[in-house]
Amino acid sequence: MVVSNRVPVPKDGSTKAGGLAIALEGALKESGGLWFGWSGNIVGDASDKPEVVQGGKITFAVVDLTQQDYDEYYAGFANRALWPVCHYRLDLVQLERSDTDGYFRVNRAFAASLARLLQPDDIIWIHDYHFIPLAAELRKLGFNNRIGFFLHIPWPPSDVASALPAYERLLRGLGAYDVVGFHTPLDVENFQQCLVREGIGQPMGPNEYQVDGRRIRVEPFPVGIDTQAFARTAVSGEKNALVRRTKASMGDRDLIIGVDRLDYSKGIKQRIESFSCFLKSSPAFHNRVTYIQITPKSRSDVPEYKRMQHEIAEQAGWTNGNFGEVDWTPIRYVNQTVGHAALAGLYRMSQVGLVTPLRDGMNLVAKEFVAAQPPEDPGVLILSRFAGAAHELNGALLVNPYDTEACAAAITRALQMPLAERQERWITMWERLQTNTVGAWCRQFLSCLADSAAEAEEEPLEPKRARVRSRSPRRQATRA
Ligand code: GDG
Repeated sequence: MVVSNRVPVPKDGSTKAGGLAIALEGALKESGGLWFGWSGNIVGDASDKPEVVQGGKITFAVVDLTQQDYDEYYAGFANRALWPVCHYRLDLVQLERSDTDGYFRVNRAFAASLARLLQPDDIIWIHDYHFIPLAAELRKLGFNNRIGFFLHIPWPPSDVASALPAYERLLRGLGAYDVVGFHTPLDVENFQQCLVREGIGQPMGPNEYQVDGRRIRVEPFPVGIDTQAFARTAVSGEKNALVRRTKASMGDRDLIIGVDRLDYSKGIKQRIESFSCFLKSSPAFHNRVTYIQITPKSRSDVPEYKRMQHEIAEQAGWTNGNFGEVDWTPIRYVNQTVGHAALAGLYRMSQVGLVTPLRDGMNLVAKEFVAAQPPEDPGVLILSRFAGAAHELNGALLVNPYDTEACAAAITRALQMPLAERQERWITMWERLQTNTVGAWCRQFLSCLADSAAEAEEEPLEPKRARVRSRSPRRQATRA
């Protein structure tokens, strides 16, 4: 059973899927299973009975939220407290007691809905910061199932994390899982530091802790992409109409590409500053290079995001006004979403991928850019050292995104890099991406969760609690 905030419920018989959705779907398709979460709908009166849709071997089950739930749990606590703290941005945290209460209340409600579907032998894999307390709520209802949690965003050091409202409760909430996974060893280290400093987790062995009488494993599982499939899409993407039009419009200029949700964690403002600095310091490149920044809007109902929309648009406009020529627009800044194939094709025709988040759990764009490159003439990845992907992609030019001049110099270096060096850098990253695929990520997490079950059987810390449910709620819900 997979739980995530948004669920790709199939429409018209086909399943919509992004990178992560494809991975999770792959995992569920093999074994069959249930995918539970928010429907995306806001209603006046939300029922705790999930709406169930069958899509092949996967059962999709979703519940609605009320406006108050959405405001407090999602826009409030998740996106105005957890997101900024986990991205080390204490300056952007907005604490409201009602949001904290709403977050725990909605998690309790999700647990009650999930309880209607759960069977005692179900293995549950819960995703992301929206659902930290979900296992604890399920345990309170008497469920003793194997439950794993994966955090898609970074986990900061304890000094930063302790700024979270209900910090101790959140840590204990994570202690209610059997396995807690993060993208990188650094996130794992930070989380372990939190457990130990707060005196909440007693170390029991490598990456194992005892929290409130339960055993918990804490491991890094770097998420990947479907590398081969993405590479194929990039090849076919070259024929995509938008890609062809873009190519024609470029003339013989080089292309730099950036692709990010409009989010302060992605460092788009600092990136445009660096590009501006590059143009200022390298006049030889004027009218020789174009930077396309694809930036779909996100979370526009959070004030910080609305403010940022204006700031970045203004900054791109200023750079174009300052450096542009009648026949050359240095930055093409778009807030539209581009289709999957077009995106892959655009990566492939780019000489430079500019991926400079201030902080990122992993960053899949970096991996997609590498997978899309033609081996005979690969582009150069410029990657922030603060992206989780930097732990794996050591063929990239690693930069500090706060250092404007260093980033500008990296752009110049990337544009001038000889073919042999580009190939050498690319091949190491490509090989890594062939091994650390999204499928491998799923298998590794689930096998760790299964191992933790076996260990608990061999060496229980406490007697197992009685299973409280005697009926078969999943079947009831499906009938409903
Ligand atoms: C979170 C963590 C972690 C973007 N614009 C378009 C488009 N995208 C696709 C990209 C990529 C995905 O969205 C973005 O993934 P990222 O990993 O870069 O970032 P987040 O959305 O913040 O994801 C992150 C991730 O979870 C997974 O664990 O890596 O650190 O923050 O796949 O290609 N796709 C299309 N058009 C667009 O305009 N088709």
